[in-house]
Amino acid sequence: MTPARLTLSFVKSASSEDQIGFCDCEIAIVGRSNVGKSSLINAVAQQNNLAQTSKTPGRTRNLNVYQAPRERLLIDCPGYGFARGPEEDKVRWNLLIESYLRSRKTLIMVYLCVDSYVGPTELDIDMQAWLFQNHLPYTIVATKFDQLRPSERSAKQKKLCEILSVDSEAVFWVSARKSKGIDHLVLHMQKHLGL
Ligand SMILES: Nc1nc2c(ncn2[C@@H]2O[C@H](COP(=O)(O)OP(=O)(O)O)[C@@H](O)[C@H]2O)c(=O)[nH]1
Ligand SMILES: [Mg+2]
Repeated sequence: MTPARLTLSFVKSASSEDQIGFCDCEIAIVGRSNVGKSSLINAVAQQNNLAQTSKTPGRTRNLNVYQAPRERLLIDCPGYGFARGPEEDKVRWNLLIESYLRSRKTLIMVYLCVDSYVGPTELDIDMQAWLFQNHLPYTIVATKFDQLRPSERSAKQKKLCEILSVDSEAVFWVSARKSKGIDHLVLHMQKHLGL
């Protein structure tokens, strides 16, 4: 069977939500800087250089807009929690993420990426609480699953689920690098986008 794939093309980098334009519906990817958001986008689209990945955290400063089929969009949000750089930049990115997530009526699912090796950070927990308070539907995507040794997997999975109060079955355990768990995530995205 051919692996599932979400056809995506880069549209633009938007510095505010009103630059995104209308669409039928959209999904968003959020998570701290360096958690693997860009790599995840490349993996779901099966395209290596669609989203720019980086070893240096904090490179995505804008909302990156990707076109999916039939007037659907995928939005890559700037990573939160970037430790370096001017304070005013960090404030601007957080405001940008929050105002984007709050204002888009067409937003139907937020994929909150958490590093499965590092586990949920304070900022991830804050983001989850913020999504909940704002009544935004979200799904947890645990990234870089290949970094876990088989012997430590179940303990790490259990811990992550406990911290975030979610069932393991409700979490997508993925490795963009090894393209593991991506199929299920793609199907979930397609279903929510009505594709
Ligand atoms: N081992 C491993 N590394 C990954 C994976 N996904 C991303 N990375 C690495 O994590 C770093 C940050 O990735 P990137 O996609 O740019 O993260 P972003 O800042 O959230 O967009 C890069 O060095 C990637 O190569 C993965 O599935 N497994
Ligand atoms: Mg990125």
